[in-house]
Amino acid sequence: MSAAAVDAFWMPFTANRDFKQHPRIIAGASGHYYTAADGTRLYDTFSGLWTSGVGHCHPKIVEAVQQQVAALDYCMTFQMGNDKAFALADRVIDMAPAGFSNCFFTNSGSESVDTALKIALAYHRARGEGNRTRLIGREKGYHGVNFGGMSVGGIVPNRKVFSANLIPGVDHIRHTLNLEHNAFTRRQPEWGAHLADDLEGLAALHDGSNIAAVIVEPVAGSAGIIPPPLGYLQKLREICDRHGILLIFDEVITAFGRVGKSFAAERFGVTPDIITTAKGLTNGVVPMGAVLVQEKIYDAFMQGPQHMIELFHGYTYSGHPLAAAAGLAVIDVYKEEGIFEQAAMLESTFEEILHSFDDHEKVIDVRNFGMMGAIELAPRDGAPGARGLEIHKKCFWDEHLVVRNGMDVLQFSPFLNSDADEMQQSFEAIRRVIDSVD
Ligand code: PXG
Ligand code: PLP
Repeated sequence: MSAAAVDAFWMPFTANRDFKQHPRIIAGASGHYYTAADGTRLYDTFSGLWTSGVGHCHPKIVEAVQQQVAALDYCMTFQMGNDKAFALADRVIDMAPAGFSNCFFTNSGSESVDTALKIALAYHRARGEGNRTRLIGREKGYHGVNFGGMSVGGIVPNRKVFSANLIPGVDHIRHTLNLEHNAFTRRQPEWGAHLADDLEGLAALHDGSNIAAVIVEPVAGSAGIIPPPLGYLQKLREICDRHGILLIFDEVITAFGRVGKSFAAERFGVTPDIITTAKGLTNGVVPMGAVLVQEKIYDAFMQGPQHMIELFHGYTYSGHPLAAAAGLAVIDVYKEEGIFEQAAMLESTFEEILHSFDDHEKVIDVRNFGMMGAIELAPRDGAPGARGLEIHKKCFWDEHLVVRNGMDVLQFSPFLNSDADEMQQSFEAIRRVIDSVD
């Protein structure tokens, strides 16, 4: 495509001018491969954008969406509803840890996060604890790009420009990435559980009775795969319980098989009060997110006159029938094809492949958990991010591989039903590219 043909689209999280000089354009996909506009097939090492765990254009999901669009294209869910949205809420709650009873639909992870924060604040108020207004996030956290999620998030470039307009009453606990202690750890590091005590410190400072909720990713994704130190999430849970603080797990990436279970909460044996999801809910086929809440939270709202709306919140497309139909088909595929079990089986193979980079001269850390992995490269002097972007481009053009870089961290989200040989070959190609760049 010519530069002019790609001019109008202001691309998200992209170096637009650099991209538009030599556009990387995809026109099709099937299974584990994309097809570029010129017909080249490319292996996708990122499952879309953490979205498409079962592969692209799965026939069962395609068929469900095609049928739905012809049967019911749109139906609002304000004061009425569509059959598919109710069915999907039931299926999602069936998969959730014990105690979860209800599911609020959104259109993205960002909307799920802002919805969850609003539910947390409104929940306390409904119970007569309207003083609980403070929200706690974590450094390096990614909770989407809307104002609430950005404010509790901890990715500096995403916040910097909007610093004066972040929502008030937010604090952050420290992140747990420490290469001195934890570099090249497989899965969860032993060092770092004490960092959860930051929450106890904030409860002492503000008085715990003023804190509404703490939000963390059980395994941080966008920041470059940061698995929680052993015992860390348990400790957060204990501190929350001690002070009546709601614990929100942002599982936009980690839910639906990415860590070999339905939810990371299940894998870690730590049950939060609220879970946010998106991505794998529909395999990325139609945008959709969901916020799952424990029964005590839903019940706290179901008070007062029957005719009154209990929560003044919702999106035009909450519970969109097309998205819900996709979600129902995806859950069928998850079950019928044993997708989460496949992911659990592949975890060790993926871990071995990734950690074969441990002794590479350009690599300063390798991290993995479930089907989430990162290879962190040493940045070039004075040009952080340049090496990572060059590798992304070389992988695309020379090796026909889609590889995601966040600055100098190569991030991997293999398909949950990956073929081990294909995965191995893709990393051989990635090694060639890492070797070949400065
Ligand atoms: N929370 C978490 C934990 C996420 O990973 C969001 C919220 C926001 O979701 P939406 O659907 O609004 O984008 C995310 C999204 C990366 C990367 O490179 C990850 C995300 C988005 C963009 C890039 O890892 N995750
Ligand atoms: N802006 C305007 C003018 C609207 O009318 C609406 C919804 O009706 C919105 C924003 C919010 O859009 P959505 O419900 O798709 O998030």
